[in-house]
Amino acid sequence: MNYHVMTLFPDMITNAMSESITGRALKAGYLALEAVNIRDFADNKHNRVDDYPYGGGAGMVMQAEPVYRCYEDIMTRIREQGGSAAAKVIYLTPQGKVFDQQMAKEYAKEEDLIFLCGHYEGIDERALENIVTDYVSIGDYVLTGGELPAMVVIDTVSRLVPGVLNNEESAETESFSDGLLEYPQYTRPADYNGKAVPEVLLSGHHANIEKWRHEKSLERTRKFRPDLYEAYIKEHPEESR
Ligand code: 4G3
Repeated sequence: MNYHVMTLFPDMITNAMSESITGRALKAGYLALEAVNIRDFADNKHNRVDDYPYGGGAGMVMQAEPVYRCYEDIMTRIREQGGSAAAKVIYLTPQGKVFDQQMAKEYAKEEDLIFLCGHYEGIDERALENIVTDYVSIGDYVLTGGELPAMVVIDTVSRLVPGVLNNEESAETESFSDGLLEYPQYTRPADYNGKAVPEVLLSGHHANIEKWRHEKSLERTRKFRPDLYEAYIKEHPEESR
């Protein structure tokens, strides 16, 4: 997977992604990441890339031309590396479709993903019309920029890319793989300040352990995410209680 991020704060992206599991996967070559500074494509000697909004109002708007030139620069490299001319361009915005695990699964099939991070009050609509394929939001709140949302999408997609997780970290049995929340986990000691680990987990009876974990998943999902619980029961009516 090759990630390309258009941003005014490229270090924010490369610094954060160089840590932990994504950092390991970048080193090992399962992932590639370039953060491209939109400011490098400014057409004036002051390197300004924003201006006042037509029609008035608060804040500044990012200009179309630097964004478009940044995109062309990235697309040139993608073509040189044999990538698709139809690479998706994901614009992170509170106006987008709310990101979920299913969207991450679809994105994980792509060879290249381009992210556009806005700041100020957004980006000139004409640049968006020309290059953006997907409008994506990570939830109903407003941030100072699209960088954190882009990294949320990149992180979520990355752990679905073959080779990124090792066997112990595998993405198979976990929240959302079957639409339920995860069951609780315990490790040593067996007694922590008088709180014991549930007996079944010490029994070595694997069928009973699986049954207990599934019940805990159902119980938690019903309590904390009734919306997910209802969707699950629709698919598995025999498990209704
Ligand atoms: C574009 C995304 C970008 C328009 C971006 C604000 C929250 C999200 C921005 C705009 C963002 C999100 C930058 N904040 N919920 N801020 O995914 O109004």
